[in-house]
Amino acid sequence: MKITVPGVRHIPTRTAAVAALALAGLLAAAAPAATAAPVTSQRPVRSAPAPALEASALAAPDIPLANVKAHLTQLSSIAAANGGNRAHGRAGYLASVNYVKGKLDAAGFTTTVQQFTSSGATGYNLIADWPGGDPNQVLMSGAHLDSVTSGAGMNDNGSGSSAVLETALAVSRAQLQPTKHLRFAWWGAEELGLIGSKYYVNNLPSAERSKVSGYLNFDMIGSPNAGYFVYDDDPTIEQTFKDYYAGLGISTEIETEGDGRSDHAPFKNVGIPVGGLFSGADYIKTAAQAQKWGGTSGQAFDRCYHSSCDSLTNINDTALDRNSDAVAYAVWTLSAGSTIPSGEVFETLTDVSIPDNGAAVTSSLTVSGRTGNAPTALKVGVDIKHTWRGDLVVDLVAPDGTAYRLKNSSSGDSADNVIATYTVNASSEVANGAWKLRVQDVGAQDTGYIDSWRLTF
Ligand code: DPN
Ligand code: ZN
Ligand code: CA
Repeated sequence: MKITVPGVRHIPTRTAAVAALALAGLLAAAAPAATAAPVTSQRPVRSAPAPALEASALAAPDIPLANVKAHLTQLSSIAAANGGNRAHGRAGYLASVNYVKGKLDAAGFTTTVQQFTSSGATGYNLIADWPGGDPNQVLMSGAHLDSVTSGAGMNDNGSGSSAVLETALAVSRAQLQPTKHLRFAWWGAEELGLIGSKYYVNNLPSAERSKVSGYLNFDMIGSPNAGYFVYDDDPTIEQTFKDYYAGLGISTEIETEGDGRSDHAPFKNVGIPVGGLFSGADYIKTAAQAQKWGGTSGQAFDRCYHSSCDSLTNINDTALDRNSDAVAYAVWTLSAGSTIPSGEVFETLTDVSIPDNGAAVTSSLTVSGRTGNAPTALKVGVDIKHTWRGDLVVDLVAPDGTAYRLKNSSSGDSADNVIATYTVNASSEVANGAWKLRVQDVGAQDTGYIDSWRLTF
């Protein structure tokens, strides 16, 4: 605030640095807005005469437990026929890949087998792309398909592998045409140290990495003494899973048994948003956990973890059923593109100086990842540092050039700064594109600069 002393000019002070730091924190919370990849919200055109239903209008399916268990039974038979396991470098692993690949190929997926070498043996990742969707927004879901050598690996990780497979097959049954492109992955050699998923991420060109808008990981989701754990990573993904469980009236906990112990870690390490589910390994279920989830306190979530008894009987059907439905719920919800929340903030902290009694200047802000038009109550937060705010005329300029007056000049308005939030009916404007804040100083002597501004959708 300025006390006006005639003839004394006020030089703008950089108290803005502190504010900018605070705003940077705010920006981090709204990071998806600032870091979202450029988007073309082109929906694939279908030749079918069906009405153009929005993907969001299509509820996620109930994944049939019997189908998930049928895949597990096949994986169990594969282990039995191949020395009792499905481990990296063993025949049971490649047979598992071929089983999953056969189902996906028959359902219309484009499958790729990626080979790598680890511990002197060839390993395989299986990648399945569902045709269509925005290639610049790829939602990936994955599970490791290898077991340890000591057993068939039914909970670890036949459970995740089968749930992801059945979800992919449900995508095909629904002929889902989501906004995002869907990709599914079954990783090799996870048990040797996330070898397959690391290999995939390391060999993904950086241009392709930036198109992956999320990776969902499912590793051990049918533990016999199950807990319901959600990874504490990307807030949107985490909330999606929590919403699903809230709908069932089941409380979840944050996964703490080992952050970075599964195939989401390589994705997370390169900045890709990740999330996932877990029903517990060798940690002991507490009394409080048994109280809310059932099962036996004082016992491990999975007493057969990495043991020969991780067989078909080492599965909690209820947990596997719920978690499989949660996989589908997340895939449907996070790929629809129309679930973009309101309240998303786009902000620029780049300073733009405003010439004294001069030409208008603009500060640009790119909005991406939204669909449709801007809201009827678009919030425009403005932070302009200036020693005589009455000099300033401020407009919001939409991507198509339409200007919305936020503030007129007023010669008697001698206060400092324009720090305000304006509400604009921007419902006739397309949301995505380059928005501008246009500021003109129309009075001599006092000067200033645009410190930051933001749009809240
Ligand atoms: N990835 C499995 C393992 O390392 O054996 C199981 C696991 C997943 C453990 C997530 C902890 C957290
Ligand atoms: Zn394991
Ligand atoms: Ca001036």
